[in-house]
Amino acid sequence: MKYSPNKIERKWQKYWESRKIYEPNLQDPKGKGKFYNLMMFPYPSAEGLHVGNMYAFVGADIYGRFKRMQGYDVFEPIGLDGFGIHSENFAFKIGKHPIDHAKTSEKNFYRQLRSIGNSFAWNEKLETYDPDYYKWTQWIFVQMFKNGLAYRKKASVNWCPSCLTVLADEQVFAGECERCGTKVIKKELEQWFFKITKYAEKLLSNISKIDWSERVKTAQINWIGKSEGAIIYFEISKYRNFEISVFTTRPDTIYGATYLVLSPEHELLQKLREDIKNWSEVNAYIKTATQKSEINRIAEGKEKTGIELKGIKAVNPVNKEEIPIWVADYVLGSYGTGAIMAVPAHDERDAEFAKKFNLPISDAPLADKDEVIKKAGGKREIQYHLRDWLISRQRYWGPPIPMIYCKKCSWQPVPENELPVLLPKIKNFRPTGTDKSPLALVDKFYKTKCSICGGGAKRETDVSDTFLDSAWYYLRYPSVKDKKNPWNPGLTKKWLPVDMYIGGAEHSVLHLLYARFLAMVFKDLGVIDFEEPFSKFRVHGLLIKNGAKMSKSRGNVVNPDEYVKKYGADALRMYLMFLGPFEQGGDFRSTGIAGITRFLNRVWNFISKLEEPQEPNKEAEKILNKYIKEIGGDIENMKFNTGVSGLMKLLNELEDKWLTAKQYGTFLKLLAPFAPHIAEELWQEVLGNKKSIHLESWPEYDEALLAEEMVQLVIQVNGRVRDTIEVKKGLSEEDIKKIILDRDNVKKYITGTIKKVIYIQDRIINLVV
Ligand code: ANZ
Ligand code: ZN
Repeated sequence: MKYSPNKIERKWQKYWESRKIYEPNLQDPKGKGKFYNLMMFPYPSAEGLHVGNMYAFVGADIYGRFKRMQGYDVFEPIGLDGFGIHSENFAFKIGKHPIDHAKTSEKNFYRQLRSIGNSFAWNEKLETYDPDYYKWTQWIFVQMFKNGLAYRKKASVNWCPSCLTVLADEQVFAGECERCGTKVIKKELEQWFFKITKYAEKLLSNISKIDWSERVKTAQINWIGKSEGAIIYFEISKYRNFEISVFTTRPDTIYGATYLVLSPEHELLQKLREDIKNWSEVNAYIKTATQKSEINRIAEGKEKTGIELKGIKAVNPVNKEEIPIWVADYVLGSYGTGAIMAVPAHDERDAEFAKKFNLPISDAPLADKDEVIKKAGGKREIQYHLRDWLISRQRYWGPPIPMIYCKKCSWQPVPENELPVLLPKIKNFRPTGTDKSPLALVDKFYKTKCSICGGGAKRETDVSDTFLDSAWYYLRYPSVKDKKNPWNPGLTKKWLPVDMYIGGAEHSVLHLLYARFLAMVFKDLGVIDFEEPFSKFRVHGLLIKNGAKMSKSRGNVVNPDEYVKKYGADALRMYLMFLGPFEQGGDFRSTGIAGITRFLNRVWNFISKLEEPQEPNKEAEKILNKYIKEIGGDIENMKFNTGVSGLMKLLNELEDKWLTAKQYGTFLKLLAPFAPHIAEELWQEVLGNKKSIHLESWPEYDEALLAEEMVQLVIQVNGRVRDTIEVKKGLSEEDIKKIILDRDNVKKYITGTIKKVIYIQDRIINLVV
């Protein structure tokens, strides 16, 4: 029989699923115990998954399969992050209702995810738009409210003029909407927030306790942005009852403070409008400045703007000097106190501003920090750049925020036994462009009764941010069957936290920060007993095509379906992994995959020739032994690319030898995480095994056998020993020369050309110069 992936892959996928090979024993983890292997679930914002998505899933799956073979009871669930603006926008684009689109895309996404042959636990899948799921998302909102962690606030918020909704700070990249790239503007609106800032210190200090990719940890540290400094009060000369407090990290520079700056949002401006002689000018400045996004205000190289407040002055508390007060948009309303003391001699931003507006630059000496704070009557202060999480969205496709407003009794949560608040299927689901969600036009939806006084009341019509859906899904997977709890206490104790989490770096400060925050809250509420949801997290690299990130807008998206059809899932899996180190990504070229197919064909023929020899082949044993260690190490370290090339080298070394059935089996076990279908076919159909290869143990290797493979080689120059090196046994003179001529210890003694080489294999090499 010839190798034909189409004939075997579907067959084994059905076999695995029907026999529940990949279902862990949730109640009582088997073997070495539980291993929760999680990858970020996809959001269906397009027709289907592209190979870039598959790349991440396959890498995570190889790791999970390896853990299973090491004896862990692996839980590898999958689901869909199907709510949210991404999916909603896509539904608009293809002219479908989001509810209908969700049904179609669910089928297609799951079909694709099945086709790649991952060891998913299909019994525990979930979709965030399923009322069974979002009931609990709403429940979480209610708990947040009841515990003072959800609140409403009028604030200057990010508004995307294209998505027609507010955005969280984390969803604004370089002043643009994370989703559509439109320049974000600022709007003054009342919104719901989650108090993530309460956990700023814990979110920061716990980072040293988790095993995560460095770049994600750094991104979180920077985003939280802890600053130590002081608050110092400046009186306003004529109005002793008004004080301007400034936050500074450099109180020691206070003698050089030559003016103060208020942010355009500063509340004092409105209070002092009578006294500000040039108010109309100032007011016009405030209006334009507050509409700009923060990043556009503070971007490097951006021309500084501002206006002096005529008619008032501030007093420097240490030397009592009167200094002017300005309003300028390079000072942000949302950070510190929204006001600064400007020290142009020490701060570049201030220097730039002072030069432009001809303000004095003082070279007064630095003072002692603690003295200054005391003398000025200030206080030490720690500030975080982290802002509270803006959670409400003026869109349709999300869980309605489960809150009710009564004119008499104010805001109250929907009683828990009335959850979920179902998202109604409405015709006009498009964003309204006002600061209201489309649900605000549906009186059947929003008209309700106050649960306190029984009077008429109104439901909240905004929905919650998609990032709330995905901030807790990992808790739901083991408990999807539990109708009474968001997560079953017993199962949660057994399976959490997640042992390995894999996902993209784009979520460094979004999803990954929100999930950590909620876990900390749940821990404090006593509903879970851990603080960090993901013990280990690794970022996967991106697949690029023709030098650019794969994306629909660039038109360089590759659909995995055609490759699965033409070459099979095994070939695609191995090819994707071969493209580069998993944590760095690779460049997808459609030409290389045929090479993998040739390799799989050779594997097929190699195993199919099975003919048991009289005695086990000793040399084959040694070779296998070496690769068991190497390939296992590669998988553990996510070097799947070298794992694939290791398999190729292994085949090269074994191909001309006769192996025992057990040795053939060992080869297949090493192949199994990468190419699960062909490995299963050959294992069962050729080697005649009755149990799945994926339930076998990863082969063990023998250190003693490994040692024999290497030898210590002595290196001489002109007859004197200069170096020793461990090399593989049996290398040729040419190979050895290539290795040793690069070594510093050798190079420095080679003063002329090499005249002669004396080489005694596996023992000594002497270079004569
Ligand atoms: C005087 C000074 C002198 C400052 C000096 C710095 C250097 P981080 O590290 O980000 O916390 N600042 C304070 N509040 C601000 C706001 N709302 N908008 C813009 N800038 C603000 O930075 C703290 C420093 O940034 C503060 O210390 C303040 O300038 C400025 F040689 O005060 B400094
Ligand atoms: Zn009421």
